[in-house]
Amino acid sequence: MTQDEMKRKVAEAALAYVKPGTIVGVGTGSTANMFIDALAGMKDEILGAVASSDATAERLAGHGIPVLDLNDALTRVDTLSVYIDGADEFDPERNLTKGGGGALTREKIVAAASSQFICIVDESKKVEYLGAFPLPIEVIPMARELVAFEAAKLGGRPVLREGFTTDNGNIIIDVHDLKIYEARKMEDHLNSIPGVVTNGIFSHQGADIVLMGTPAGVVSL
Ligand code: ABF
Repeated sequence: MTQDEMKRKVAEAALAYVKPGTIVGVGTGSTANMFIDALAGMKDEILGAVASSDATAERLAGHGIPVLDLNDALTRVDTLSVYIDGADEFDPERNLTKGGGGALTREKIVAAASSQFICIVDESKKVEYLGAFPLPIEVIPMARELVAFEAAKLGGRPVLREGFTTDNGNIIIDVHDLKIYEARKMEDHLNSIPGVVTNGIFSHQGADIVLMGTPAGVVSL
């Protein structure tokens, strides 16, 4: 089975967590795109979807799935019923690294507004500790050098994502070679640096369930 076939299987398996009559949070990336394509078959059963990026909003709309603004959605319901999104890495505690696509801040906001986070990945994303994938940090442009300096103090190698601006108008610094043994502490520490909007560690907003595609089928962790 190819990596794309594994991604497609987990994306389809995630449909089982979509409750009719609710609003669904939808992530960003190639696996999330496959989920959006599968969700199109249920578009008449849900109230709509909240997107974690402009690209996701466009794809949802292209399928005729109603796209709701998060603030409007939360005036209608207390929480979104479920958030479904991919990840760049996950550890045994279901802490995640996200943000390879640059949408980490909106992804974290939509995840926080949802009752349940179902993470859809293929088995290549499984790690013992986060940090093999460079950690993205969304930063207000003025704080670029300050944040890079602080990341280097932690043993990381900060690299500006050249030519990239987030949907929120900010920059991304990818921190290579960080050893993230304590995901929550690292998430909190990096978020305490002035100028950091958020970083790509999802520990507070970790996955409730990881659906992992393997050649033998989908495994729920
Ligand atoms: C989003 O898409 C990101 O947080 C993560 O960077 C990426 C995973 O991408 P893919 O599904 O394409 O592997 O969820």
